[in-house]
Amino acid sequence: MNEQTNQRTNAPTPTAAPTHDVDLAPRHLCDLELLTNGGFAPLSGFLGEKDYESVLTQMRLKTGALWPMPITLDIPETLAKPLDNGETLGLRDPEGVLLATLKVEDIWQPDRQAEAEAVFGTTDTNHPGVARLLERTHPYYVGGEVTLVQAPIHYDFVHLRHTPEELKAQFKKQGWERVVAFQTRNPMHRVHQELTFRAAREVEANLLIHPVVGRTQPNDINHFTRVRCYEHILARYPEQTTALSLLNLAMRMAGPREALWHALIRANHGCTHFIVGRDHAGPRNPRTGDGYYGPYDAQELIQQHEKETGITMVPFREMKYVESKAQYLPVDEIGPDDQVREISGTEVRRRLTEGLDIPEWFSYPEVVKELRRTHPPKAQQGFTVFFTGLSGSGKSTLANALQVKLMELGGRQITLLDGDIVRKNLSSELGFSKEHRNLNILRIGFVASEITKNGGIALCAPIAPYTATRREVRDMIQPHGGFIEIHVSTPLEVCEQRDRKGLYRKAREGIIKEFTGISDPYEEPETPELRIDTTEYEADKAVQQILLKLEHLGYLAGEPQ
Ligand code: PPS
Repeated sequence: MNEQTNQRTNAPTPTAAPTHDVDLAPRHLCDLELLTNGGFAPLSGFLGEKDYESVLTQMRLKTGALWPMPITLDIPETLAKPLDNGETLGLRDPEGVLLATLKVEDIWQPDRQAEAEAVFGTTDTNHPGVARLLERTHPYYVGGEVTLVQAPIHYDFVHLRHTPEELKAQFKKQGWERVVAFQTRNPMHRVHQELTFRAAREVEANLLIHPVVGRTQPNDINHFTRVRCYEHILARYPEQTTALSLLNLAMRMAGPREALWHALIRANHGCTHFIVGRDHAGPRNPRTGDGYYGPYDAQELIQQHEKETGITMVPFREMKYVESKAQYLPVDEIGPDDQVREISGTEVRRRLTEGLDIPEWFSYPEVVKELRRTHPPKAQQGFTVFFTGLSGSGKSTLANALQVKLMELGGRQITLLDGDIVRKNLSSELGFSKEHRNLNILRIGFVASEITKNGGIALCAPIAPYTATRREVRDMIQPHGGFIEIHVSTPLEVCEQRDRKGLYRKAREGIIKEFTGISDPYEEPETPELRIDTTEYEADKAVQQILLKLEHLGYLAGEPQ
């Protein structure tokens, strides 16, 4: 492994010419970097089938080494079929640059339901890791040793990116023998500074702030903003005690298994201690608000394996700000008469987007200023209104009427991505198979996310019959602005009776195949922002409802008369 690490700056390794190639997805790129720089030691390639099974059932490689997370390379059937063991697969970045080669040892079709159950403890696709695994992963895995050709190049925050070897050398040079790592995927506020101070003091160690800048959760604050915040907060630590380094990890949000994996990765980066809090790497169920794991399951699992990982866990207790004492204290040190102040993550976001005060006891002004730069008030953010519903349900009518109404309000750039318009201009070669429909919707999602990112308004009106694809589109857009899903829930009987284009008749006669609602499914949205049945509502009334919703969500603040 370490030989490969050092190749980062050396000449490329001679390697067998690839017989086949694969373009790596963002998750693979992150995994490849850590596989080839020693961050995932003892792994030196994507898992083969036996290792994969063993990781799922035992959290161990077949050698017996502790390893809780399957690091897999998923490929489509079109690539899996012609690929043979012993061949060389070229691993390329999205521009086609050859980053590494993989000597194919195993190609197999995994049971992804079983994988979800083993890794995430659930097959509920409301869990972001499960949704990715079950809905956005190719059906075949290919395993084998990886040989680095050229390490992925980063252009951002180069001074803060280190290989494990570089970090270890830095610790050695500075005489840091005990290093406690702090993992985060969020901006750091004063409470985080307090708890890291305490952790470092408790175990008499230096502190490494080691945030994840690879892939985190779709709604997380982007790493560019976060890293600028971390740099500000770093300046608030005593000099020479604390370091900041970025970890290009693709998180899975797998709670306890993920926490154990994080600990192993930190051990590989030369850390001796690792801070683990409540519900480490555990997402919330967006429907119920509950966590998927016990709040201290992660701490327990790491503790059980402490001897093997070689890294000591520093559990952190919840801390709160005690106003009367003007300091943060662990909850078990807070007396009944102490006056505690709290601001939740959701409340911080609300205050940022509404331009409200964030007090200095909560966060340093320079951090708040940084966050405000990327959180303009909602009324200035872009958003997408995504209509979904059966053919003839009234999506286009509503989208057109909404467009006109928004233009009347003025001041915003609006793009209409109606089903038919898109099929003509973006997707003219596509039909109505599941695969083609998904491609069509993802193209709409891509364009809408670009529009939203740049502060515009995108109005989309495809049928978009599948839940998983709609979820993927939401995930593409939400990090950049608003996503308002409107289910145009006009019943099939009404749509069929209207039959404006005569398509239902043709579908019933079997002339048109795979027709939504007749011979192809429509999966109803469970929790859309709004549901409108156009049998009950005239378009103008329905548009008023949408405008009120947009205003209520803050995207049109003060604009409708
Ligand atoms: S999808 O499923 O979201 O990709 O569909 P979309 O791009 O919105 O296109 C739907 C329009 O295409 C016409 N059409 C069909 N719809 C459904 N199923 C089949 N098989 C089909 N064939 C053609 C139909 O007019 C849809 O337009 P709307 O505006 O929804 O009525």
